[in-house]
Amino acid sequence: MRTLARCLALVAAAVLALPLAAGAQEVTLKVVSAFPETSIYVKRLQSWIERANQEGKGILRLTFIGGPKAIPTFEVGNAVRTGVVEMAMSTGAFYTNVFAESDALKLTRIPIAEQRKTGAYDYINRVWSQKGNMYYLARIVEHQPFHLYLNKKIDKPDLTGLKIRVTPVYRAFFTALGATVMQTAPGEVYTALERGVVDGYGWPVGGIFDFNWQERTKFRVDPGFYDAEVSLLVNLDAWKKLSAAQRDFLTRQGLAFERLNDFWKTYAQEEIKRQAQAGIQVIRFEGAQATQYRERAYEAGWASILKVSPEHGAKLRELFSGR
Ligand code: 173
Repeated sequence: MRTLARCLALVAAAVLALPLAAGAQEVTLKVVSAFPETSIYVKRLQSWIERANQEGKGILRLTFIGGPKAIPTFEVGNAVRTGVVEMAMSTGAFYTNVFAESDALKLTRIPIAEQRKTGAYDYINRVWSQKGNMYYLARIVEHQPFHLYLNKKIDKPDLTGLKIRVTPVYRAFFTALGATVMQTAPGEVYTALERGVVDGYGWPVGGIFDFNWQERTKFRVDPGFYDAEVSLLVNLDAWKKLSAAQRDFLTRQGLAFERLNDFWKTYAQEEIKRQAQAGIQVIRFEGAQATQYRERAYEAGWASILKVSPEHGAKLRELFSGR
């Protein structure tokens, strides 16, 4: 009897375990953000994760771990490369310590939808996989030019004597304009402004209110330059371990996220208005001076990429030019 009971118990346990085994096919991927959690990028990421998790039941689950408190901004790239996390939202400037080409994504002059058609997206993925052990899933921020924000007035594109907060995004350009530069993660900008350690900073057209920098900002310099890039990265080993159905699901979710990118055009307009309402004045270069300012940005940007990566740099420049 005792043996029979044990047998029955074993069978029962096995039957009960069946749905669990089926459930085990759902894979969980940990996601971190290189941007602080107050950022609009993170808000949109979290909504996307929620939607994806609703649709992905039984296939794939995304767990948001957190922002730079979980993994510091400039270490997120290595965390993805080594598989400490399976996924991250970051920007190329934050993982130049993994490979220098990452910072070239700010130099795209064609939208991601077009990059996918022209081979630019495939080339990005070739470099990202070889050099970063990463799968480049989706670009979720575009149509957001970068700007120089200042607390001291300038009347020409000359930053001599000014100390400006940068990331790799702005380093070459602001240095070419004569600035002294200091690199910080977004999370340290407010304190740097408050203490007067810097006279200004680089940031896209949108988002300064997420960190209350409007309290410490007098001027925005127009025009903007480059195009802010924020993307979803997947550790390549984790990507390869997914089933075809899981990869397909994640690809489609990534594409759906990308298709929302027109949002950023409206957001740029709204943020410009909001800055004006907050009393931020515009220093505007016009005509030939504006064109020169912008082109100088691209020249300095590409020069610094080409210096460290002549072959990929040249190919990326061609693919990103849209000509
Ligand atoms: O921190 C930054 O200024 C930066 O490099 C960046 C990149 C993309 C979007 C927003 C900020």
